[in-house]
Amino acid sequence: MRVLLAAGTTETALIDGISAAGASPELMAHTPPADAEILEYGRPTAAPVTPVSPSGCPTPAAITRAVREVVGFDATVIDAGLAEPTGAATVDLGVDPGADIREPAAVPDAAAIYDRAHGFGSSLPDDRIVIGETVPGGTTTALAALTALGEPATVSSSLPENPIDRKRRVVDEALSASDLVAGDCEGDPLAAIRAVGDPVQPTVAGIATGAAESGADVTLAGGTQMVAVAALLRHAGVDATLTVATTSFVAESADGLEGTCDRLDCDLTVTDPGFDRREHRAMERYCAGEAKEGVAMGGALSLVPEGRMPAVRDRVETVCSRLGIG
Ligand code: AAM
Repeated sequence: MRVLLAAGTTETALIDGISAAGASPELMAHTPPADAEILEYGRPTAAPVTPVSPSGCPTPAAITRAVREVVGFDATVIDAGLAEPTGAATVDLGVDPGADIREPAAVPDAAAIYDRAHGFGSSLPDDRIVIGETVPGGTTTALAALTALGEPATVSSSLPENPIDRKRRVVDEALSASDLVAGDCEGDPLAAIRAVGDPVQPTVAGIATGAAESGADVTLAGGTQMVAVAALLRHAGVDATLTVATTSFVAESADGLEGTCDRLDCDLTVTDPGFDRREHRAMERYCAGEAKEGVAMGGALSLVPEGRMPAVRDRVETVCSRLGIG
């Protein structure tokens, strides 16, 4: 079993009020490199910041790392379009940061990324992969991809109040900048990513397909961004067994998640880490609906054996104090 993290960037994250995956827009590009370092080393090393939301909610990488310290799992980070350096070891698939989706092409080489990621996924020796993401702005690009495919699903947010109307306006602009209307890419998911997606999407889709074809069980670790990847795969005709593993925080806030997973023929695993049992600043922020998911958090939590969740919560406190939070 291996946990994979696709870490990338989209300039879409810089649109005002769209993301809380970083304390400020200037710091947002450091979130994925820092998340990779927290997963690998337990704290940022080269990255200049610990990713927090503007209100101080720590990155889900802290939770995924806490699970790793309790359960122990192999982890591999894939550079899926980092815009800033990271001290974490990364697999280089030649992926560039994504453009603002309101540009004509958000991921010009989506098809080539998918092919390289497919090759990497099929080369993995693992019988099971759990693959997650870190890409600030990723729920907006997920909504854009879903809309281009003609999928009615909605998306979550790192903000407690999802700016969904703002996202829909951005998606409308993005589609028209690419001369598309909703549903135009129904049979051509790579065209959807190229026009209005982000570089993490073809990376995850390619790795998941390659690994599944080599016989691995594939868990898409995340919420609505991973639902978008599942939709992209189903529209590409991939019929592999897929599981989406997310957190209770996403499940409680994303309307129709279960129905969407059903329609896409995906199993859905929802894990509640029981953060409401602790009086701790970080865990309270999650219970208030901040961050919710990301950095494979839901997939990592699904690996926690029964009875070990209290140890995970203890470890969240340890990791957070190492990060200077709470
Ligand atoms: C990843 N790193 C994060 C974080 N995420 N650090 C702090 N807070 C988060 N929420 P949105 O579309 O609102 O930006 O949400 C998606 C992002 O939030 C992704 O990067 C996801 O991994 C998570």
